[in-house]
Amino acid sequence: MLVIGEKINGMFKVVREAVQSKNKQAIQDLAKKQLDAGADVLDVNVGPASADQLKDMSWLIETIREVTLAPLAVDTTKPDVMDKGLSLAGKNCFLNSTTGEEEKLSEFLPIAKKHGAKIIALTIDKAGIPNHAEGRLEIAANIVAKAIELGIDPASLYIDAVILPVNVAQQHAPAVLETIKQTKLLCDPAPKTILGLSNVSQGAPSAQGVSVRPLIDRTFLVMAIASGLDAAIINPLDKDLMDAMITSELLSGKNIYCDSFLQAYRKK
Ligand code: THG
Repeated sequence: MLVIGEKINGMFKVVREAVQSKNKQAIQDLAKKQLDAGADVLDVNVGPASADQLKDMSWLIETIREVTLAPLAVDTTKPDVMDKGLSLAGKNCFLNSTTGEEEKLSEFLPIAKKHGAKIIALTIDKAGIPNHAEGRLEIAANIVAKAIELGIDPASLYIDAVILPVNVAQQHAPAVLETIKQTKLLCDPAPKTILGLSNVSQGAPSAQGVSVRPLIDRTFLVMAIASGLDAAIINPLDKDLMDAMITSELLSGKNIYCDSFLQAYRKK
């Protein structure tokens, strides 16, 4: 599975403060630590508090590029920030994200094409996020059709069925799993599937000082991998989560068993 590290996001206080004080070291440490822990790609999001997204995204990407050429997922809803971010990030990167709304697709798909970026597309339209798999799949099918129309290979599309916090939107979890399974049937070659995993546990409480968030995250990741998930935006510094991912991929038949499978996977 493709692991996209979630940590360089202004949602986190350390990142917010590093962006404000131009603390390069803090960002570069987060980049290196996530890659060392097994991330293949780094998500980059300036966060909702940024007053100048274009400037902050540029600074973040230039700062990361001083220490690694790893692919980045430029995470913004603003087309100008996306275009600038992808031009600084270089080859093999991800546009994160477009929705299925017509105006968004006609803005974002050409930006991805221009930069040769892979596309993460959320199953959201004008009416929001459908409650059931059928609605999500209808949006996904429309996204796939638009991409093909523009000459984009569906295999470079990552459909994100959008998992919501289980404490307020419990019925979405099974709908997301069903969407992951059926996205594979939309066309050949099939689009890929992705999730922003940590959304699922946002707002879940602690009991006796222990957060249930990591447990919810890794249980849902295992379920999603069993449903065919190809990629996830996750916290790669959570070792139990990474071990659960490696083990569920093994048990899904994606890797060959050996006694030291955890170390073997980490080495590659
Ligand atoms: N799909 C796609 N991209 C995404 C998401 C998605 N990008 C952003 C997000 N969702 C995935 N990344 C995160 C990063 C952090 C958290 C959740 C998802 C998170 N943050 C703490 C919180 O809100 O409780 C921040 C608090 C803190 O620790 O400081 O949980 O779904 N394509």
